Amino acid sequence: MSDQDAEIILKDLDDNELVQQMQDDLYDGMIPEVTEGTQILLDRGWDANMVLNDALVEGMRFVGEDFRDGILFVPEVLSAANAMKGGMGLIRPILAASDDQKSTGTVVIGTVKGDIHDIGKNLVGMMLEGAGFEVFDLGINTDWDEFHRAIDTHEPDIVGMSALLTTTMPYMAVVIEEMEKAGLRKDMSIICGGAPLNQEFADAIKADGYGRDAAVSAEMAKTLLGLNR
Ligand code: B1M
Repeated sequence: MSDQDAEIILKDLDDNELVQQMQDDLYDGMIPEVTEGTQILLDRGWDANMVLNDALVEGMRFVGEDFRDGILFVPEVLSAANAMKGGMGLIRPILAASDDQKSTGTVVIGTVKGDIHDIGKNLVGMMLEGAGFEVFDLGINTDWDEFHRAIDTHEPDIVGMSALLTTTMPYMAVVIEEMEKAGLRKDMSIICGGAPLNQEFADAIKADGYGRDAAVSAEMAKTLLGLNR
């Protein structure tokens, strides 16, 4: 067996090497390895937030950058996001049980009425989760009533809408108008995205942000909450 083929025993690595290896494994979409690495760090007494931020979120940041720069494509990003979710599956219950844990913020997100495209919206949701947001995903074909119910239930900081069809984009304006009528608009930010949208459209419907891609959207969401300087 050559050195290159040598199997890396995660538990034999020191903390720094392990974090580095986990970020590489996350980039490569290796779900069992990322999950195992997460468990090892937790077993070594690492704080769950540190594991999340230093290993998983930081690893996902590299993925997001390479996706934005055209080095990675949708299948690889989905694999990486699933690997991150493997680790997050171990961390989520610990964070949920801790009193002082505050998420970065809360987002309600959905693909708007009439539209069943969800790959981009799912990526945005995963990137938001990677950035520490609690994400409530309403799925596809989401009408105002569903958004309204979710807003009442979750009181999000941000409402996110996705559309891939020129025929469904205008429904975003309907949701924003209904939010205004219901007196909800001033309490939360609205972000929108999808291949046919642009900044001009987002401005026209009075959204607070337009997300060109998933990585940009997660950063934008943090900026809207004043978390980026
Ligand atoms: Co459809 N489709 N499709 N389709 N489809 C498009 C959108 C289309 C451009 C293809 C084409 O004709 N060239 C065209 C729309 C034309 C138009 O409106 N002008 C089209 C059409 C016409 C249709 C149907 C009407 C076809 C038919 O039945 N005759 C039909 C519509 C059904 C419906 O929705 N009612 C339909 C169906 C489908 C499939 C079901 C087969 C499938 C969807 C599967 C799924 O999503 N689960 C599908 C697909 C895959 C596509 C294309 C090929 C790819 C879309 C995609 O997933 N891209 C698409 C062509 C294209 O866009 N090149 C096409 C990858 C994804 C990562 O990118 O979604 O842009 P995207 O998301 C990005 C950003 O936009 C942004 O971040 C994401 C990640 O970087 N983003 C956000 C997205 N949402 C965001 C939200 C945010 C922020 C950023 O904040 C909340």
